[in-house]
Amino acid sequence: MSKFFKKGDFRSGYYRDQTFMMAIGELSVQEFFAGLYAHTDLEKEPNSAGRQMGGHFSTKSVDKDGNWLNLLDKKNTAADISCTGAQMPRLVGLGLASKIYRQNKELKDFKKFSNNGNEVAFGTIGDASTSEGVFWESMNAACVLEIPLVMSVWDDGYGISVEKKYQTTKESISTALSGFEIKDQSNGLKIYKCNGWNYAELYSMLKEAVNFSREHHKPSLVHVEEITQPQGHSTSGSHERYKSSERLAWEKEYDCIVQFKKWILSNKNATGKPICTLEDLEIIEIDSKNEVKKLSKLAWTEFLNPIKESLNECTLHLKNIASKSSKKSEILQIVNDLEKIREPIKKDVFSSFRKTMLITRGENSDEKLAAMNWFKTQKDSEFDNYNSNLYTRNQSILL
Ligand SMILES: Cc1ncc(C[n+]2csc(CCOP(=O)(O)OP(=O)(O)O)c2C)c(N)n1
Ligand SMILES: [Mg+2]
Repeated sequence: MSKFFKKGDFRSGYYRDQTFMMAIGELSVQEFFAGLYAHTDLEKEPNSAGRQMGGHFSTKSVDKDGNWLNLLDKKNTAADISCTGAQMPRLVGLGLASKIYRQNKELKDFKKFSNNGNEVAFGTIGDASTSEGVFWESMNAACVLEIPLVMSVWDDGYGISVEKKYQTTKESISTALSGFEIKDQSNGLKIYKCNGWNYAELYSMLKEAVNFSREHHKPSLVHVEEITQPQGHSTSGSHERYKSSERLAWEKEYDCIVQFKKWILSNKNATGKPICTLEDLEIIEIDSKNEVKKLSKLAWTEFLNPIKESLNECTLHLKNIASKSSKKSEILQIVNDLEKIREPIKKDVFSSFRKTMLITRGENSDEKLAAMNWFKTQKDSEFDNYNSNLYTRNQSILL
């Protein structure tokens, strides 16, 4: 998909797209981990500064001052949202925007948003989410409106643990949507289907679908079947509990990386030479694992460092309070416990502070006052970390 996604195009998708985001250069491995740790610094976690779950992607449309960026110069994605299917109405909106920019001459001066409506809206959704009403309404709208939209369905046959037979008519979304297919001069969409582990087919199918939608300003459906999930739905569950041993064995064999490796080794490049050797691939695999481990650690350290700084400041204040308090030994015990935590979270720091405030209630000292002032600045900055930017702050783009 990334190979046919051009600058100016938009994605509206869901949490399975981290590889795509990396392939278009809008997500680094370190940023992925910063997202997982919910780093609240936008520089480290540009998708949502920790305000959304990991795997919720976005790109910026405005600069720091709220001025529109040139979206034609960027690969764009709408900000993901956790409710499955919620990407659909926005996808229709993005596709419709291309149509309006092409048809409405009054909009020709808005040069940062569209080049005569040539942009395609790329949608992604899981097979189970296609059972939602909003998916059907959106596909219907896309066909009636005739808009350039490429809808990819990543079909692993499950919605968490629920098998497709319980939620998709005929167990196939492309079959179920076949009545929407363009016939002769009718409106509707083009339907494409292939298996996710088949790189060459996936490549040519997406190429055809994107070319069709871009050229004819009509929607297409790309039904990608036989997707596997090496870790089940998420790392919070275990798919061994709901997949048969045959299915698990099949998933191992048809893992797209395993199959891609086979494809690389059995094909030649344009000059008739092998694309690369098994040894090359093994080196890539080892290097990639090492690189990812290194970057995950780096992201973790960067997440942890400000907390450790805050912990150090806190213990200093608590020791100062202890020096003037009748509860000295109790406070020093709190400090001791806090200092022992190797990987502290913010709660550890703040609850130690609050405990100290509780046991020293009624006591006053300059040290306690200084500590309370320190706590207030911490609280203010944490308030900003978790409460700002939940909605747009820039009023001018709303006008
Ligand atoms: C509206 C809504 N209902 C339920 C959920 C909980 N939920 C998260 S992912 C998921 C399964 C989605 O399965 P599918 O669409 O097939 O995507 P996959 O993860 O298999 O790629 C569910 C039910 C949700 N996020 N939003
Ligand atoms: Mg699924």
